[in-house]
Order: sequence, then C-alpha cells, then structure tokens
Amino acid sequence: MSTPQTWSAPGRVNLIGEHTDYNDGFVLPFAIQHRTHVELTPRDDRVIRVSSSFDDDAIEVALDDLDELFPARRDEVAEWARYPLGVAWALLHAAEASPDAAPGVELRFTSEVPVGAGLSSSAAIEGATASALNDTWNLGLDRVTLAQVGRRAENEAVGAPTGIMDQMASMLGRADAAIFLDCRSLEATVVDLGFAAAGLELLVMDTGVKHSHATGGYGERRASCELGASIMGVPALRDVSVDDLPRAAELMDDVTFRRVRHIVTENQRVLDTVRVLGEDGPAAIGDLLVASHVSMRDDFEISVPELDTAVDAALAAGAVGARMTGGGFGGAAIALVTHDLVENVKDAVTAAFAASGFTAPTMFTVVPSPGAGRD
Ligand code: GAF
Repeated sequence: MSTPQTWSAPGRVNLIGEHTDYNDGFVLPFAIQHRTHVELTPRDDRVIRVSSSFDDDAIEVALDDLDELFPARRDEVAEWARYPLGVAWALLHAAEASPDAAPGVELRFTSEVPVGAGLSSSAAIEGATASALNDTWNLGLDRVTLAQVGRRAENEAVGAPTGIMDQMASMLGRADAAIFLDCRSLEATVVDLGFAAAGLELLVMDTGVKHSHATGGYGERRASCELGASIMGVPALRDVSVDDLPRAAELMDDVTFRRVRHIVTENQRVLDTVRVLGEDGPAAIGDLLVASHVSMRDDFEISVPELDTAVDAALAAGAVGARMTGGGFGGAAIALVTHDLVENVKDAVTAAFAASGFTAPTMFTVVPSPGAGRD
C-alpha cells in the first residue's frame, strides 16, 4: 500500500485590478493563508477517484475516459468534481502525455478557503490538484503552465469564462508580497506590500452573498468588454487608454461605454497602485482602492448592497481604503486598516449589516502567503 502525500494551494485576495485579466490588462492579487489541501494516494489501476470533506459525492473516472467527459459531457460530473477532474484532463493535454503514462490516483480534498466568498476556492482546488499530479506523474510543467491548466479546466470543464488571475496568484504567491501580473504577456513581478511594517492589516469582510461565475453577470460583463474592444478596433481593452475615453463615449451606447471606462481606468489604477506602493508605501493606496470600488459599483455594476455597506461602514470607521474584491455579485470586500482600528471596523460593519437587516458578515484578517506546493 503506497503512502499518501499532501500538496496544497492558497486562495487569493485581489488588492486591485478587477475584470481586467480577461481584457489582457493588469492585476495585483496576493495569495492568502487559507489553503486547499489534497492528499494523494497512488492506485494500482487506471482510475482517478476524487472525494472531499465539503461534498458527499466521491467520483471515480477511468483516466482514459477523461477526453470523452470534457468538455462535451461535463454536466454528468458533480459540479465540485469538475475542478480536479478537469485539471487532470487539461494537465495531460498540456504535457502532451498519453494517459497510459499516468497511473491512477486517489485524491482527497480538505479546504480552509470559504466557497463562494470571492477568495478563489476554485483556483485553490485547481492549484493543489495541478501541483500534486504534476509531481506524481513527473510531468515537469512550470508554474505558469500549471496556472494555464487550471484556467483551462475552469473555462472548459466547469464552464466559467474566467481569466487567468486567480490561478496565477495561487501558483505564484509569496509571503508579504503581491503579484503584479501583465495578463497579456503573463510576466509576473513580485511587489512587496509591507503591511505589517506599516502597522496595517488587510481585513476580509465576507458578505455571505453567494455567487457563481459559471452563470449570468460575469459572462455578460465579459461580452460587453469584447463589444467595446471591437467598436474601438483593438484586440482587447488593454489597448484603450484613458485619453481614448472621449472617443469611446461617442462611439458606443452608455452601458457599453461605462463597462469600458471601468476597465480602462482600473488598469491605470493598478499601475498607479504599484507605483504608489513603491514610492510611499501601503498607507498611501487607500484612495485608489476606494476609486476602484466606486468604478465597480457605478460603471461596471457588479457590486451588491451588502458589499457597498461593508465598504462604506469600514471607511466611516477609519479604514485607509476599502473595495469589493473578486468577480462581484456577492462574495467579499476588503479593507486596509491600521492595526489598532481592526476591532472598531469589524464592530462598525457588523452594526451596519444589522441596521440594514442583512445576515451578519464573517470577518477575518489575511496575510500575503506562499503559493502552491507540496506540504
Ligand atoms: C473572478 C475570475 F475568476 C478572475 O479571472 C477575474 O476575472 C475576477 O473574477 C475579477 O477580477 O475571480
């Protein structure tokens, strides 16, 4: 009987740069200390079996059948299992490996990353699976390729039309740092955050409003961005600058223009945030975080009342900056708060939720943490 081994990958918080990834733009996420762990036990047969502590269904699939399942028959697979099985499928394609070269495995998942909170529990499952199978099957793929495998699984095996940010953050995360990613070239730069040295904490305020990117608003926003880029005659909104916005306003309807304006100004805010972090430190990025939230609330229209309430209450209680994080339509907001004010901000947000009749939020601080790997 083979001994099990464990790998893990983190969830992420995006500091700034929302919906810019699939527009070939810039993002600045960091991996958090909450991780998804996978215990891998080699099998003697040619079957991949996945089970988890967060779903009763254990699923078994012959490795040779993965190509028949994905993407055409993905609906036959329990939704959570599409992530790890989709990664196994995409990984074998990326490595151009025959499934004959891959022995069967048993994968057992446990997770500390809250599901549906906008902290990328999906990228954490993908990253843990990709790392475990890459090592076990001796595929020798690098981290960027493993991130691309995770994204392909999410797009084609799960059916969520997401970008590459979350998988890159989960694979490349570093302690005390964010990853500044150019989503066109996939060039990643480690950016020191220095929150602790500046006496700052990053508070996550999980509204408890669940969302899914496989349905509805996320895909609609993506389609609006593609329409905006085609009207501007460019491959992606990355190629539109703030100076081009007056022309964009003349060429397109108001809704498409506001979607475009969010992406164009958000890209600029990411660049500004990286510059300000380097020049003045993290206490100086508050206004950029707030401007990002306002843009998502008013132009991109992906916030919900609970997220706005969390952001407004945190700012009123003295947070340096606050914004919703992730794809929107629910999930979590973040607040950058001086250490001594964390409890005040939590109390203020809890009180504001109660006053609005919302279910109490879950709040915790996160620290920039290392990316995927063997435990
Ligand atoms: C989700 C997606 F998965 C990311 O690719 C990104 O688009 C994000 O929403 C919004 O910035 O997390």
